[in-house]
Amino acid sequence: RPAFMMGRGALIVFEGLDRSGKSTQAQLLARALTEGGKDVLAPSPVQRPPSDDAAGVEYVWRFPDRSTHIGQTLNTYLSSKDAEPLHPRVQHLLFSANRWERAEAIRAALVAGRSVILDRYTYSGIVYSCSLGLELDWCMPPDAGLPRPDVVCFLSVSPEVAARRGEFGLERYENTEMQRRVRDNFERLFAHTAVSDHNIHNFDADREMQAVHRDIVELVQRVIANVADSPSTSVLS
Ligand code: Z5A
Ligand code: MG
Repeated sequence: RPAFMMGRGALIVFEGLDRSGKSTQAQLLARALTEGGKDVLAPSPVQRPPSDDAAGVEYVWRFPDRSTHIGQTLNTYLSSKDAEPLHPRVQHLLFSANRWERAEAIRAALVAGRSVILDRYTYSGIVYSCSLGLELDWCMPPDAGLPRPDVVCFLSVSPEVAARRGEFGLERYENTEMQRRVRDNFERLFAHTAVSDHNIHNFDADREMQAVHRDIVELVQRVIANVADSPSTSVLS
C-alpha cells in the first residue's frame, strides 16, 4: 500500500477483572504485531510518559496512567487503603481526565496509521464507579468524545482461577465483594444500548496464556485489516 493511501490504525482495548491477564495479553499482542511488521504503540512494562520524539518511541497507554499529575493522585488513592478517600464523583472525573490526558496522542497515532493497544479504558472507568454506587448514566458523559475502540477484548476469568494467580494485594478494590460487583456491572454495561455495538469479544481467560493469545491475535489481525480501509477515527458518544 503506497504511503499516500495509508489507512488509519486500530484502537484495541483490553478489559477484564483483576488478574484476568490484561497486561500479559497486551504485551504479547504488542510483540506479535510488531514482529509481524505492524506499527503499534503499546503499553510497556515500565510506566513512561509519551515524548514528542516520534520515531521508535514506545508509549505507555495503560489506564490509569500513573505517570501524569492526575495519575499520581489516583495512584496514591489506589495504592493505600489508608489514604484519605476521594469523593466517588471526584474520583470518577479524575479517572476520566486521566484518559483525556492521552486522547490527542491516541488519535494522532491512529491517524498516522499506527495501532494503539490500551490496558483498561472507559469501560473500567464506568464499571468501577458504578460499583461504588454511582449511576451509569452519570458515569458515561465525561468520556464522550474520547477515541472509540475498534475492538474490545474482554478477558473473562473465574473467581477460582483468579484466586490461584495470587493473593489479593493491598490495592483498594482488591476484595471479593468489590470484584463481584465489578463483574455484574461489566455485564450490565455491555448490554447497554450505547455500548452493545462496540465490537466486544469475550475470551475465556481461564485457559493458558498462549491459547488466549492465539485467539486474540487472530481477531485483532482481522480488525486491523478492516480499519485500514476506513477513512476516519470515531469517538465515544
Ligand atoms: N480503575 C478505576 O477504578 N477506574 C478507571 O477508570 C480505571 C481503573 C482505568 C488499578 O488498575 C485499579 O484501577 C483497578 C481498576 C481501577 N482496580 N482494581 N481491582 P490496574 O490496571 O493498574 O490493576 P489491575 O488490572 O487490577 O491489575 P492486574 O492485577 O494487573 O490485572 P491483569 O493485568 O489483568 O493481569 P496480569 O498482570 O496480566 O496477570 C496477573 C498474574 O497472572 C500474573 O502473575 C500473570 O503472569 C498471571 N497470568 C496472566 N495470564 C495467565 C494465564 N492465562 N494463566 C496463568 N497465569 C496467568
Ligand atoms: Mg494489569
